[in-house]
Amino acid sequence: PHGIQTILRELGIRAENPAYSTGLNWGGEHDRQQRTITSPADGKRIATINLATTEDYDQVVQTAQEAFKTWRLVPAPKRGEIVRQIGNKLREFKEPLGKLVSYEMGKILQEGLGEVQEMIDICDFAVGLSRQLHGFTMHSERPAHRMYEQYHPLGVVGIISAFNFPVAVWSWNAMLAAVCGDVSIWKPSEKTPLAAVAVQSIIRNVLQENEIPEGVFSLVLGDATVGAAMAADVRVPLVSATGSTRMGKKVGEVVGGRLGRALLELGGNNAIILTEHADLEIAIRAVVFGAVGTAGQRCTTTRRLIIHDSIYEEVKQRLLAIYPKLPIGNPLQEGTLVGPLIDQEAVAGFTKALEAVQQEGGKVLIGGEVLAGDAYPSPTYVRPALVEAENHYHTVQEETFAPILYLIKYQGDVEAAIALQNGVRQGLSSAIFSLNMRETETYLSHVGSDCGIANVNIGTSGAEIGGAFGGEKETGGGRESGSDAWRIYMRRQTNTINYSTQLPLAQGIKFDV
Ligand code: UN1
Repeated sequence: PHGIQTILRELGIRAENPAYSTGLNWGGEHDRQQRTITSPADGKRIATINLATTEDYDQVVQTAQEAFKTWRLVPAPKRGEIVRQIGNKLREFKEPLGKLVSYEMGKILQEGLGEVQEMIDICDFAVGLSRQLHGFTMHSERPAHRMYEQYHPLGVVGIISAFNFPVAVWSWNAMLAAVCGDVSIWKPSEKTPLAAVAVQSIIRNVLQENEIPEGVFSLVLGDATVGAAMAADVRVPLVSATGSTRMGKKVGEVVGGRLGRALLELGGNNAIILTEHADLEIAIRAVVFGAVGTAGQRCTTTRRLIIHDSIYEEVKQRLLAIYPKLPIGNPLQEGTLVGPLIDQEAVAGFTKALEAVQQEGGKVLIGGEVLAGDAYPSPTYVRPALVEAENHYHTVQEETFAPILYLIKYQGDVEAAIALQNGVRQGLSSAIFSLNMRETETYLSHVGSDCGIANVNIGTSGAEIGGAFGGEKETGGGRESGSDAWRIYMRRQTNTINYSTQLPLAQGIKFDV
């Protein structure tokens, strides 16, 4: 289907895939537990992978530790040069890799390509960054003393990525880590390992051509036991994990227990506020992209729409005019806007949430059906749902990783809307549509949105890589990607140098011996 075998060949993937890669070499091919990967697009088997054992994982960490010893000595701009070459290879393979992401994960091809573009963008960003890993200089209180700070490589970085962005979120972490002088070990979601195998195959060539030591970029295909081993492993000073709040709490607890660093990017419950001053032409488009794009499976997906009661009816009618016409179907087919959910477990979660919200008093306006028939060749296609609900409902307070948009009415001023928006445990992304400066500035002020991302006249999803990405509260507090997110991948050192003939002590302390 869709020439997938050709694509896999082009990307260097075999039907049987080994359990791990230490950059240049693949390992763990025999006598491993296996997992069959099927496409949510058509339900067909794509490949079988071997799952790494904890011994495999241990082997990978040892190789990574060895590689770190030499990689950290490579000047940062030279490390950037390797990342530049990786970015170029990704440009070359954008089409087949985007297709594979789309076929394995189920997002539409446009978004699969967009995801690869996000990888390319972060490579470019990291290349520039490789000449700028700077600290501050300060003025010493002591004469003829110099004080400054510098950033040194940290070591082995563990990266646990989620199925919904099978490759981009890894690249945010791995490319920054690489220019920072770290080596990384990637544990992709067991639902989307092939995209990871493909990426590893692509960068492998770059590593080979540049005689980069084995272990700078490693990949371990495993289940939760590998993630757990990583979290507990003192040889891994930083664990970056993307996924559910439930998973993140476990990882955070274990990493925290050994006082390691955890970079957590967890669930969102993102809202868009539509005030009476909203430009509805652009707002409705942003809402629909945010709510049904990636079939509601982004951590930035718009899950709640908080609407001023004066425009509530109009917004509802506009959405009710669009939802029946949404092109749902094969994600690789041009024109499709909504692909399938990742698996049947996700479908069950979708259906259960809709049942539960109705029991709480919610009203499903449209959607919610599991779709069958020739146009839907796997059992994981659903019709996105619009639900009238109240913010305090238990179901509305939870993140359901599926295309459900809750319509919530508010009365009064923007403060009332902000209170509803912030009245959830998660704090990833948020947005307001308003042309009223008082409303938008209040929204961005310290009494406004409590989220890591707060947008004006732009939806909740589809952030650019140049900004720091992440969120507050149960979203985990981590920041990845742009701005100064690189700092967490390095260790900071404060240096004070005395070039005088005296030894003055700070704070004027006298201590004559
Ligand atoms: C995620 O869903 O885990 O802002 C990441 C966005 C994308 C990244 C989402 N650039 O929607």
